[in-house]
Order: sequence, then C-alpha cells, then structure tokens
Amino acid sequence: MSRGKLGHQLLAVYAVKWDIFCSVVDNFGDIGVTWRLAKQLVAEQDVAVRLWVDDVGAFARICPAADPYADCQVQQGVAVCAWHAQWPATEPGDVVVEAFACHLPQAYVAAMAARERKPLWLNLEYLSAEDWVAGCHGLPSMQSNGLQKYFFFPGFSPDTGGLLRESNLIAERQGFQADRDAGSGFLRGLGVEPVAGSRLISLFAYENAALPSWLDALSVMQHATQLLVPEGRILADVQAWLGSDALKVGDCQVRGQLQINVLPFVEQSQYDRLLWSCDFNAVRGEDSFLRAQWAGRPMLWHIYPQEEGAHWDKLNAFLEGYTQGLSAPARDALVALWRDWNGGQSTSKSWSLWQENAEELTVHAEKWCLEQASRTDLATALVQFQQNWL
Ligand code: TRH
Repeated sequence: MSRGKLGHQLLAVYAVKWDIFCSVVDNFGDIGVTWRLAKQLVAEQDVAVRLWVDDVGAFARICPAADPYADCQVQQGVAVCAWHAQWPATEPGDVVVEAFACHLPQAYVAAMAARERKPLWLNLEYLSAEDWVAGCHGLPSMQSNGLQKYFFFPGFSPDTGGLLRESNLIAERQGFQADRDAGSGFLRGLGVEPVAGSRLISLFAYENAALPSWLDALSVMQHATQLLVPEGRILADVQAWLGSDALKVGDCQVRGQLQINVLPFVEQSQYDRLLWSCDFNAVRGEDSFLRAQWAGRPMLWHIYPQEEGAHWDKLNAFLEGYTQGLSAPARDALVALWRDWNGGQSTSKSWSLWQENAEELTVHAEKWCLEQASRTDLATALVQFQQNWL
C-alpha cells in the first residue's frame, strides 16, 4: 500500500494526528528516540502517529519486525513511513514534530501553511543538562508563513520538557530486577550463559582508546566480570585487545578474570532488558544513555563527540547534576572515570577509585532514577504543551 494511503487510513479514526519527522544522521540515536516517542504517544496518549524516517533500514535494526523496504507499515500502532526526497502530496497532521532540527520537506510546510487550522510545529531538540536549556524550552521561532513553531527541549529539570519514560517503565524494570531468574532467563534467550558469581557489565560505545586499559583492569580484578558486547562499533577495539580473529555474535573469550560474550544487536525493548540485567552499563549517545539511567544501575557514558569539543560542556553539565548528593570521594571517582573514558585516557587509576566507591555509586544510581522518574515525562509534556497551545 502507498505511504500516504495507509498512513491516512490509520490516522482517520483518531481525533489528534501527529507527524514525527526523523532524519537519521548516523547510528541509531535519532530513530531510537523518535521511535520510542511515537510508540508511547500511541500507547498512552490516544493519538495517531505517523513516523517519517529517511532511513527505514536503521529503523529495522532496532525494530526487526519491520520491513526495511516498505514505504509505509504499521508497527506497534505507529504508521512508519519512508521519507523519500521525492515528497508525495500529504495532508499534514495537527501536531508536527521535527526531530533534532531536521528540515521538513518544503511541500509539506506549504501544506501546513495552507491548512485552515494551522498545525502546531515543534522542533524536538537533543537532550542536554546544560543550564541554558530551561531558558530556551518552549520558545517560539518566528515563521514568515503564519505557522507557529516552538523549541521543545528534553531535560533533567522541571522547567524543561522532561525525559522519555513510559508510564509503567520503572515498575516493570523493578519487577524484572527483583525476579532472580528473569535476568538469567533473558540472557540465555540471547545465547549467553550467565557465569555464577560474576559481575555483569554491558558495553555499548564508540571506538575508544581508553578501552584496553579498562579491559586490562577487569581481567586482573579479584572479582570476575562477564562483559556483554552487542555487535557494533566498539567490537573492533575489543577484538584488537583480545588479539583474536574477527569477532562474531555468539563468540565467548576469556582472559584472566574477564569473560567477553558477543551479543546480537537486539530489538530496542530487549536492549532495555539487557541494561536491567547488568550490574553496570557502558552506554553512549542519547537514548541508551537515558535508558541506562532508567535501569537504576551505575553507568559509564560515552558521549557523542561533537566538533570543537562542544560535547564536553554537555558531559560536565550532566556530571554536575548527576553527582549531587554523592560524597566527595565517590563524586571524584565517577567524574575521573567518565572523563578518562571520554578523553581516551587510561582508566586504570579511575576505575580502581570507582571500585572503592562502588557501593555508594550503586545506591545513588537508583536514587537518581527515582528522582528523575518523579517528574512529568516528555510525551506527557508534549501533549500538555499542545493542549495549552490550543
Ligand atoms: O546510536 P547512537 O550513537 O546514536 C546517536 C546518533 O549518533 C545521533 O546522530 C547522535 O546525535 C546521538 O547519538 C546523540 O546512541 P544512542 O542514542 O544510544 O542510540 C542507540 C539506539 O540503539 C538506542 O535506541 C538503543 C538501540 N539499541 C538497540 O535497539 N539494540 C541494541 O542491541 C543496542 C546495542 C542498541
């Protein structure tokens, strides 16, 4: 069925129709965030959503049930449509979300302006803990065509748009973690046999010069570690450290106290479960970074590197908020480890300091999660914004 047709049919029965536009810059963060938002809006807010994505192949990696070649398909109640350069005539939704300042098709903007009742146009920005975010959240951006466009900033403080979090997420995660067999059963389903008594760590990161020092440290620690590495960019570095042949899904290698298992790249909700199953998660980008916080377990963030080192401000701003309430030694250990990891420096000293403060940092991770989860979530905040705008 054609893109427009299926999308329109799905949208026809709902009162409020949303169009979300996603341009995949690279990797999976852009589609990861917009797909979560689209699913949640449909499941919890009773609106119709069309998700336009310019790389359906990237979408199909995080949602393997999807057809990477389909022009339009319905997945979990969301009409997911291929956003081709050749734009078809399309009736715009009531709310239009351009994710991460992607540029909407000109013909679509013209159709928005031609509507009798103009749509609400929102630019959903990247997540940042920087101070200026609260001041910019909700600001209008003047348009010459009579349309109203606003900046919508996710964030960690109550004066921002909040964080993506499904309403039952924390209860579901806590139930999973309280069930002793849930995590091991889940890992077996991925082809990994959990090693009794080992600490479980997941590793999702960009190429990282700090990795060898961390693996060195893990391999000689008193406590055994099982490191779970989904297929991805960091695998080549792991392989180089092992000095092994090309790693593939299902591989398992042991060096001293460290066992490394290579996992498949899994469906997005399964990735959440992987994070819930582990004692410590190394994550990256935006979406896995947030999901590691919802896992309530300590984490290590590999921030997406930006030109001229702009990401350091973002990293420091998050550290400033996240470390509130920690003792000075625990805060210093965490900050040192995150800076070493992101700077590609040896983590041998900072990891050992981190270990000394592991207990406090573990308790703190759950506390931070619950504190953030007490705020209005992003999807609800978007809907409230739209209702107040009417
Ligand atoms: O993939 P990322 O690095 O994404 C990005 C993009 O590079 C983007 O352009 C950039 O601006 C942004 O980071 C900051 O990391 P992220 O955001 O964590 O997205 C990964 C997604 O992949 C997330 O939704 C989780 C999902 N995922 C799975 O679904 N299965 C898996 O097995 C794994 C490892 C991840």
